[in-house]
Amino acid sequence: MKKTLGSIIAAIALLAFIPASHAADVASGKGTINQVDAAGGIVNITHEAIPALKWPAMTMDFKVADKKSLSRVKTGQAVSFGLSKDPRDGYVISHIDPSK
Ligand SMILES: [Cu+2]
Repeated sequence: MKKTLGSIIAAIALLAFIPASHAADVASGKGTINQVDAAGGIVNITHEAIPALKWPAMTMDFKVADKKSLSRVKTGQAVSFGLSKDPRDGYVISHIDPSK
């Protein structure tokens, strides 16, 4: 009984470390930030082509899944981002980070 409980706790702990925000990514991209609307959860990016979506390079607004992710980036910065598909909002940024 004790051992089983320990296994269950270990399994739950393991699941917690799988980054849920990356699980449903359908594409990733790179680009440069033109504008950040942290309150609105929108970021304008001039991005490179995204072959997975057959998108050419362009400048566009993206919604972010989590507004807090915009605290890590700023205007003029080169970034890498992941996109997931939201049933209501279409392609939204699931994660965004300064390019290394
Ligand atoms: Cu685009």
